[in-house]
Amino acid sequence: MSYTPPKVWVWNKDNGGRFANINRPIAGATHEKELPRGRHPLQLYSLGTPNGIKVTILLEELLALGHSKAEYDAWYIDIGAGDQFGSGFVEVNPNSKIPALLDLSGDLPVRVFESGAILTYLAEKFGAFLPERGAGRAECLSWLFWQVGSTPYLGGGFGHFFAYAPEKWQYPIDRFAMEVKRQLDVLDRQLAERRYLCGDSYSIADIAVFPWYGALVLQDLYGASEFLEVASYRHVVRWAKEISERPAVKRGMRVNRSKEPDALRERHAASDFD
Ligand SMILES: N[C@@H](CCC(=O)N[C@@H](CS)C(=O)NCC(=O)O)C(=O)O
Repeated sequence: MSYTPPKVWVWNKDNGGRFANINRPIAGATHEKELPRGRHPLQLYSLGTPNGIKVTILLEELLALGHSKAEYDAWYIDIGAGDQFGSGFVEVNPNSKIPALLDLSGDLPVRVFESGAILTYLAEKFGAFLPERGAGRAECLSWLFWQVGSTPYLGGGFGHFFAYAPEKWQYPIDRFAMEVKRQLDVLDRQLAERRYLCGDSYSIADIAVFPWYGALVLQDLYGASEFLEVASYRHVVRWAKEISERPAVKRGMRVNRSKEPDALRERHAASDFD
C-alpha cells in the first residue's frame, strides 16, 4: 500500500468503505425535513447503535427508579438514508449524528447533543446515576469522558479497518488493535478492584461504556472476539454480564432498532415493550 497525498485533498465519494454513501466533508442540512414530536416532554431522535442505546438505557433506568417525568418519545433516525442531514435534525444537532435530545419540559426547548452531554444532562435533571459533588462526581465524569475520548479508536479506528474498510491493511489494524487491547486492559484493571467503574454504585459511566466495550466482550462486536482475545479480560466480562442482565438495560437495547424480532423501531410508552 503506497500513497502520495496530493497537495490538496480531494473528496473520493466512492471510496468503497461501508459508510462511503453517508460520510461527507461538509456540515449542515442537505434537505428540509421537520422532526416529528410526540406527547412527552423528552423527545429523543436516535438509532439503536451503541451511542444511541446509552440514552435509552439511562431513560429506562430512570423510569425504573420511578422518575415518571423521564417518559420519552424515541424517534427512529435512519442514518443510512441520511435523516441526520435533515434541517430539523441539524437544528437539534449541528453535528448531524445520533443521539439528539429535545427537552420540552421548560419554558424554552433545550437541545442536547453528544451522548456524554445527554447522559450528564439527564442525570443532573433527575438527580440519579451521577454523584452530586466531590470526588465521586469527579471519578464518574472522568470515566464518562474516558469513554467519549477512547471509543473513537475502537469504532472509527479498529472497527472501521477490521470490519468496514474495502480491504484489510495491516498497519491500521495493528495500530488500533493495540490501542483497543490497551483500553480493555485499562477497564479490566479498574474492574478487578471495583464492582462498577466508579465504585460500588452503577452510574452513567457504566451506561456509557457498556454498549461499546460490553458489546465487544459479550456480542462479538466487529466479529473480533477471537482476534482481540476478549475473553481474557475477565473482569470486563463479569461487569458486562451483570449490566446486561438489568431489565432497564434489556429494554433500552431494544429501542430504535429494526431487525431483531423484539426490536422497537419507535418507543412512545412503557407498554410498547409488551
Ligand atoms: N460523539 C458522538 C458520536 C455519535 C455518532 O458517531 N453517531 C453515529 C451513529 S453511532 C452517527 O450518527 N453517524 C451518522 C453519520 O456519521 O453521518 C456521541 O457520542 O454522541
